Amino acid sequence: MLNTIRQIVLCANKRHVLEQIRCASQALPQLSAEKYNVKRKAFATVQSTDVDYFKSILGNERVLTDDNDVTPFNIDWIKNCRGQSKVVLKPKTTKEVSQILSYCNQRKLAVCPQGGNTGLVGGSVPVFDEIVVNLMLMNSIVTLDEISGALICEAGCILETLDNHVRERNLIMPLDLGAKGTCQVGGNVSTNAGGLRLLRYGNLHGSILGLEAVKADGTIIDCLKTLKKDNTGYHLKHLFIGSEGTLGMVTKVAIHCPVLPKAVTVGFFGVKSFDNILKLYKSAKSSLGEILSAFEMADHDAISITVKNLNLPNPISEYPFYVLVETHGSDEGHDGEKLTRFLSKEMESGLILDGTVTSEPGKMQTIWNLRESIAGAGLVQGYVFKYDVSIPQKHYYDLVPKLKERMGDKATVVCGYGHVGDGNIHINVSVPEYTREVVSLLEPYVFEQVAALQGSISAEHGVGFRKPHYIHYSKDESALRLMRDLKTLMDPNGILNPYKVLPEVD
Ligand code: FAD
Ligand code: 2HG
Ligand code: ZN
Repeated sequence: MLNTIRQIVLCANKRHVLEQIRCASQALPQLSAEKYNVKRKAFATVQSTDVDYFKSILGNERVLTDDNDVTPFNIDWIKNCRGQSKVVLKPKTTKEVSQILSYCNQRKLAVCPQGGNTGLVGGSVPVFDEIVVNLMLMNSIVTLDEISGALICEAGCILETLDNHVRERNLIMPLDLGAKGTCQVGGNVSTNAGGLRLLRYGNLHGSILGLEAVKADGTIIDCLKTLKKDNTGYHLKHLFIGSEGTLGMVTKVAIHCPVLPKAVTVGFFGVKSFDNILKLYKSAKSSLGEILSAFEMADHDAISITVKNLNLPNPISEYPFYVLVETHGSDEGHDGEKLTRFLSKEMESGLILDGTVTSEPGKMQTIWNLRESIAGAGLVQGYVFKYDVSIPQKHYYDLVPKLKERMGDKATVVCGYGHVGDGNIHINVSVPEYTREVVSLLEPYVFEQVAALQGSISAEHGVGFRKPHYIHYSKDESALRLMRDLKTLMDPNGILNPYKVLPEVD
């Protein structure tokens, strides 16, 4: 088991989607429909004539129907959900996506759009027999304007591949996340992924300059502009950013790439309490100013299970809390000095108990690797409930001790970590196995607590399959009604990613 999880983590961070999916499929999770008691909607079922049609447009190779080939596309990264799809389609062009959707819409066949399948809320895999349309073969880089930083690419490009490409031209991708080696930019756009440097470069509603998408009926919507300013009517691209494949399939993306920083420095600090982390964050903003590019935290248990389960080094001793600070600037000497001065000042003040600052690429990588691997480390303990919530910073960590007490010995680990700078905490609850009793202790309790603190029940991972029935904790009924109206307008037959995002109407 330990080896399997190590492989999964490694795959999500470094390798190709197929390999990651292969790793993830070694043990079969329970069917989502049974586990969550879902009723199939009245869609048509795939017939051999449908498969023949798909083969006529894609060829035999890009239509998967063999059980062994299809199974990995039915299972999500954390092995929480399993769908029952019988067909996976791998289009290579926007026209093919359009033909597929137009046909499915006429036949009332449901579709599950899929990118790198690294989503953490079960949105990327079918629930019943939805046809999986995976964009992995739409992976061409179209253009890169080195002056404006505008990159146009197909939606199936892997985030890390894009980052490597633009780095050769002194640019970087505006987002970074632990799944970069597997997730696709189309998946990032569709989930409005946040990640490790949102604090500095903002979210995708700001960075996405334009996009091309295909509606449920096959209509191609061309909003692929690269202009920074374009106020000609409704900003339609925003409908697709974060809509998790329920309003259309994103096929091309135009994204603004910031300049590659000349100097990068990373600090990793031990801290006594969460209150001190908040004081440190305030101080970092004023001491480091415009060069601050990440301010991340993890509690003792988050780092400890990562070190133990994945055999990774912790560059400092054990502390109740840890903070990772990164700077992106233009002067290595100056930035390094600034961060080192910050470390000395706050060691003197007692906010930092111990720490290390480095600009060496290998050492920075070791620190980031430890932080990015927390997401997979808990999976070794058995089953992990993942809560990705936004909470006003002064109450950011409140829920973790409360949950520890509530869970008692029912949980092996309850840990908190995340993007403090964005008010986004990830609470992971590891239990030996998924049981109804554990679920009832956690849900809706977590969401009630988050709502009481004026937070959001999904900060960056989306709603997917796991959270539609809790969305009302963060969305007012008037907003939900408008969401439903938009869905009906864009996808009247409801074929795109059913059972996801929108709650069922009673
Ligand atoms: P998938 O998982 O395949 O799909 C996600 C959703 O988007 C699904 O609803 C799917 O139907 C839809 N979709 C995918 N592609 C398209 C498309 N082309 N058109 C329309 N709909 C589409 N997320 C963060 O926000 N921040 C993080 O820091 C972060 N770190 C992570 C670390 C690890 C180790 C892992 C495993 C995941 C992490 N995630 C994080 C979650 C996940 O990686 C992101 O949500 C990512 O954006 C998903 O991209 P994907 O290509 O894998 O999409
Ligand atoms: C992260 O910040 C990701 O590491 C994953 O968003 C969080 O798995 C999680 O809980
Ligand atoms: Zn995160």
